[in-house]
Amino acid sequence: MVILDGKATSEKIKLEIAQLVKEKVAAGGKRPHLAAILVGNDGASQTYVGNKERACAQVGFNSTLHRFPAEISQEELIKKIQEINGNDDVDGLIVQLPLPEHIDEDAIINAIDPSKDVDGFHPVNVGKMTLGLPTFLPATPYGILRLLDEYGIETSGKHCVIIGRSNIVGRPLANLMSLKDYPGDCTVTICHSRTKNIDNYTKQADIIIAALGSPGFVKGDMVREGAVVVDVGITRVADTSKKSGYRLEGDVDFESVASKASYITPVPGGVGPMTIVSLMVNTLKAAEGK
Ligand code: L34
Repeated sequence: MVILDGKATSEKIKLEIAQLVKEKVAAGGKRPHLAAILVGNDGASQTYVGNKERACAQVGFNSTLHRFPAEISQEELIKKIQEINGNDDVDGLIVQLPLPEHIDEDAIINAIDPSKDVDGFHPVNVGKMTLGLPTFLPATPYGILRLLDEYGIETSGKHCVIIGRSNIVGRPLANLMSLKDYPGDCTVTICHSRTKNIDNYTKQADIIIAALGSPGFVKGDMVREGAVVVDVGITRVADTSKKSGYRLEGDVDFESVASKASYITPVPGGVGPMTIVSLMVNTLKAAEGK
């Protein structure tokens, strides 16, 4: 069994990006600039956005964090997005999800200029991705593809079973893994909360990608010997033995699955760091587009 080390892979890619930025700036080019909007005080969102800011500093990007209280109105938020859309110095803009209930996420995503949409969530970019046209790929799916590529994992003709159908992970991944490309070229099955006898699918999978947000959902007896297992889950579970008061749990029961898998991602240190670095790749690309 081989660990798909997202942390080490992301550090390597960050060094490559830092070098490119250094050369670009030395040649008189503009330093890439990522703007992030964070609404409310959700602990996990603050950690993720903090990690994004830190990654920007590591690769030599400028970054600006716009923080707003949970009570901000949708109109105000859209006004802020429009202002950032019009700021030529900003190359990429993300609005960290989830947003408070009173805000319509679709309306917010629609307000982002597609050429700055480094999350790849705008319908124009989702459409391009689905067609296999060049665009910003959503960071978590993109990071998973990059990790499979990094370890030379064969995907052509394989059965890829994705558990979860969110707009930010499951559905884009299903699209990407079915494209005639590498990584991709898979037979793809999407399972979700209404799937009956989910084991029937997972047991036939060459590649399992778990993105449902249910700690330890995938158990060893659901996995075929030699499968590649990617764990997107990252749930905070209360744990008084930890200084933070919680521990992180993936959607995969690591112990029982690791003994059967050929490759497996850990949590933390698997998909999470790959998500962050993929956002950096997209931001660099957005900056090159000018
Ligand atoms: N707009 N919203 C927008 N874009 C995104 O790409 C995201 N996502 C998801 C949630 N909402 C979003 C993220 O940034 C999930 N996500 C994300 C980013 C980073 C990490 C996990 C999820 C991450 O850094 N994970 C670390 C551990 C972090 C911790 O200590 O909690 C890891 O090693 O997995």
